[in-house]
Amino acid sequence: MNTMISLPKLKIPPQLEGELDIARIRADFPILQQRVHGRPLVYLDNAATTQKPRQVIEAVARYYNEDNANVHRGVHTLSMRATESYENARRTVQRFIGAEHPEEIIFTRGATEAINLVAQAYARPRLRSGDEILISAMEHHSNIVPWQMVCEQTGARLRVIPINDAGELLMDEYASLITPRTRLVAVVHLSNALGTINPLKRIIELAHARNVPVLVDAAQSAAHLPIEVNELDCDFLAFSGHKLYGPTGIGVLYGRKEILAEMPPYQGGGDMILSVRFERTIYNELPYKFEAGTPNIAGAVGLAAAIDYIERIGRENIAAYENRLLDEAIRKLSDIRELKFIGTAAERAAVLSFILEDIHPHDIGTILDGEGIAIRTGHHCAQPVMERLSVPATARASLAFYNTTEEIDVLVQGIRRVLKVLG
Ligand code: 7TS
Repeated sequence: MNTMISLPKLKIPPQLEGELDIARIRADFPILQQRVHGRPLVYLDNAATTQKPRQVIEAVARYYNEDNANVHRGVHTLSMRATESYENARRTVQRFIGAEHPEEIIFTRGATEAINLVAQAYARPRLRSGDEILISAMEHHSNIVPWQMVCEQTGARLRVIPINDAGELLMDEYASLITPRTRLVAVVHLSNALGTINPLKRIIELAHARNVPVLVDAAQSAAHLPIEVNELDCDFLAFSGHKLYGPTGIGVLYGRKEILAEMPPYQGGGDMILSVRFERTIYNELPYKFEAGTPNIAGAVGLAAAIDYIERIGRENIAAYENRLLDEAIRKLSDIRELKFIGTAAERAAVLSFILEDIHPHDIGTILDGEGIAIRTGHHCAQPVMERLSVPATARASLAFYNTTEEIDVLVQGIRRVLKVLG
């Protein structure tokens, strides 16, 4: 039962609030103003998807109410407006990740499609039997399976950078896994299952020293960590709009212009061509070569509105606030004797994965839901890392800047209740 209510003004300690006015921020998120099972909703499943501020919802509604038309093909006013909004969204993303050229931004369905695009249009034509793709032991399935598929198609081999028990990459092992056979390194920036922040700069330096390009899975990090593709010097970067306070069904592949230019298209159809004859088709230029068919125009508009919203609050303010919240959560959860964190890397952000003695994570999630608390339980689409750390599943609370210390307290009380009921 979901009932809209008006919540009392939040009490947030000034030292935690810092530069952010969390009560005002929360007022921008209509979905947070409700009760679930009679309790105020405590949404801690932000790694799965984030909630959307009304600025995003309104931008999407405004687009459909006022500008909707197809892009890149009409001379009429609405089509020109839709095209302008779509291309402005590309420039917003370009600025957000510090890319040099707007045509380095390819709109996709999400991080998953972006990675599949690189696997099929970059890796597949280049890979030969015996070549190697290097990923890490903490990847999400969407940065594993596309590489397994391309290995099957080409006879290439998947190699895996191991991790320690805390969930940190073994960098010496990484260095020795880059060999003359390595064709691509694909690693996650911020692990969705453990919260580990990987040392991207070093990872990329080591790969580039051997002329190996690097793809960064920024699905989680885009919402929490600064990303400057030029400074990182990565070759590809993928993320999803819906984990960044934007709509579902829109995501981004960044690719270095020289590399994208050499790649064949991923899919064929309208918009990705300059001319089509039965004898010969000439492909369109970047970025359109990789955007076959009518794109998710409203999604791009919504994503740009989400980025504008985040930038107005300030990415550094967000990161500082979330870090304080994470520290506070770790401190409070550490007081629960029966709780064991899964993932204790020195560099972490936004994700708290844990188990409670012999209690199945699914039961933890169900009891917490009864208290209005949304967390995720399971393997988090990262089965290999669960196996590596010898757990079938975890409970995962993941943070966003609209979460509060009060909500952390509610989570702690909820977990104590789980222990009382099932412990
Ligand atoms: N990479 C990482 C690190 C992710 O966490 C996810 C989604 C993806 C890629 C795929 O993103 P998509 O938007 O294309 O699906 N992670 C999660 C999660 O942790 N819970 O639900 C989805």
